[in-house]
Amino acid sequence: MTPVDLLLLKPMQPSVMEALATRFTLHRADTAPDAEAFYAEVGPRIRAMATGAQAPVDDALLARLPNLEIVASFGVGYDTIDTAAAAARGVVVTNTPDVLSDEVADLAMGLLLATLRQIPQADRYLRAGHWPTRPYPLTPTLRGRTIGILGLGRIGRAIATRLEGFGVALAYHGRRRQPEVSYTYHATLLDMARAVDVLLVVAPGGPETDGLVDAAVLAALGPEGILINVARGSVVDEAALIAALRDGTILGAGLDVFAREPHVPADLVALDHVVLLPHVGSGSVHTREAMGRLVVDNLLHWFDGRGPLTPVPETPVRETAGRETPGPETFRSAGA
Ligand code: 8YV
Repeated sequence: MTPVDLLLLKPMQPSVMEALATRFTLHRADTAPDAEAFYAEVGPRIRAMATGAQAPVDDALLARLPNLEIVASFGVGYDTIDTAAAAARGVVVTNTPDVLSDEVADLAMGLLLATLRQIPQADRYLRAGHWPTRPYPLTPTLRGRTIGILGLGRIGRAIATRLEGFGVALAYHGRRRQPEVSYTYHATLLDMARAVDVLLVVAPGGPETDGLVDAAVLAALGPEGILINVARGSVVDEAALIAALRDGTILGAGLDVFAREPHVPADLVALDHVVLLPHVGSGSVHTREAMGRLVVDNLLHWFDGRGPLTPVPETPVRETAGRETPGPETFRSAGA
């Protein structure tokens, strides 16, 4: 079987690189000495791309890859990919849903408890030798709280299921009410922020959610309020959050994601009533391997003519008559 030319904007984890190399000829854009010459030479041959959240895929890039058929993205969120441009060019985009939901939900639980019960701060206190002098101060609690989930998708529901076991009241806000769940639905984020004292952000990034959690939402959350974000930094107005934390508009925050990763504002790092994590939601060996396998399997399925396994809804899978190989023309959408 003739290997298919595949573009990597950056290297991916070793297991993915190894698996891809068995079926594809890999072309790395990041090691090319001259990007123009690289795309001029290789661009027209590229039929596949594997990528992660670190490198944007925009229309200008897609224009250099006229024979691209599929972009397999590592991660459930794909806000760095211009899916409208991909759809317009007939390029299928896949992501890695489901395989990371439990992991991210577990991490969200840890971050919530760490923030409320000040687990990292208590650890720092012990290590600094303060315990013999005086016990660690009493902390806020999860008891009696109402948790509002912004974005009750796959990860949001996995979080809600876990929270049911914690015996707390649950509410959610999203584009639509989900009749099959019993949690309280709020038609606006502001209404939900007024009604809850933990706001847990699990909504996807992108223009639709940009800055959704703003100064007004934080004010509505109130002085006992806790913000937890395991989704995308872009969903929260970071400057407004820093101001709200500084002046006591809210009580604290637990953040796994930031607006300009891997850079975290010094103003946030300086605050002691926040717990900050370096975007590790899906970051276990187990789950990253599963995500990597799904990236590879999407590509293999596609070029075997069986369609993509997990296409994103914005790039509907079409019959691609006229392509050069027997694979992609023969499939129908996995979701159809
Ligand atoms: C990414 C994530 O996989 O899935 C997502 O959307 O945010 C993470 O799980 C991580 O950014 C890998 O680069």
